[in-house]
Amino acid sequence: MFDFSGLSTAVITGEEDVVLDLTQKAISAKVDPLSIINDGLIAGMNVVGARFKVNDMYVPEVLMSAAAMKAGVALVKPLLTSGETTTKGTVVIGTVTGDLHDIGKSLVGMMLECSGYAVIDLGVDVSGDDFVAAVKANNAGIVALSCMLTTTMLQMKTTIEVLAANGLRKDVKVIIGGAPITQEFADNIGSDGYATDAAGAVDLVTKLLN
Ligand code: B1M
Repeated sequence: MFDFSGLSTAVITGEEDVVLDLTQKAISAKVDPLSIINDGLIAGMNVVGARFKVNDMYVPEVLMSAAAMKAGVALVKPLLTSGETTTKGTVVIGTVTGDLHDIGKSLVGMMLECSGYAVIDLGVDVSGDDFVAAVKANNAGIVALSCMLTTTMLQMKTTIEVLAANGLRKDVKVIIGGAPITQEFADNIGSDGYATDAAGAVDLVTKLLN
């Protein structure tokens, strides 16, 4: 079994070169790409989160960890591609207004893309109006909202309200996710579903579009 400790440590210390090197070694050793992400990269980022919480790491260091993690994910991404040529449906994804966290959202988008969906990634700090415009422009069937801060959770409710005010709620399913989200919250704000991780989001989209 591949030893992921070096890879996780390099995410924690924000050493992008080392992350790239060890991710490449894992790929060459034919380690399951999802395992590289979950057991290596996300495992490291979980430690960053715990240390950030108790002020044992600060924003500049966390940004370096985030950059290192993204570099590793980018290396793994081509291995996850489904190879399908027709899309199963279109998903508009973004992190809600006021929230700048994009790693989890991008992972969800990547997994959806790799599972055969067309993904329109609007990035971070996305307003309800921007979601509406993207749904209309791309005839999307799903809006996927990500949020990592308790202070921005209610922006998900606002976004759903803006979609409804624009007459889109009937035809478009809304799914939500992110560290502070619970099933109870998802039900309370009238979303169509909640997933705890990227693989769960793919299952949810598949269920909702069938
Ligand atoms: Co911020 N941050 N951060 N941060 N940050 C958290 C979220 C925090 C929990 C850290 C902590 O205190 N332990 C805390 C929030 C506390 C709270 O609200 N209760 C926090 C804070 C406070 C802040 C600032 C306010 C700090 C400050 O400035 N004082 C600030 C806010 C900025 C803003 O957004 N306006 C801030 C800034 C930052 C950085 C910019 C430094 C950086 C973000 C860099 C980037 O994203 N490009 C950052 C980071 C990296 C984190 C932590 C450490 C890691 C997040 C991450 O990328 N995890 C985070 C701590 C933590 O989460 N434990 C923290 C890895 C990623 C793979 O997981 O994003 O959870 P995650 O995504 C998962 C699932 O959640 C799920 O699937 C993903 C893959 O499995 N998922 C979905 C996500 N979206 C989904 C959507 C779905 C379904 C599933 O369907 C649509």
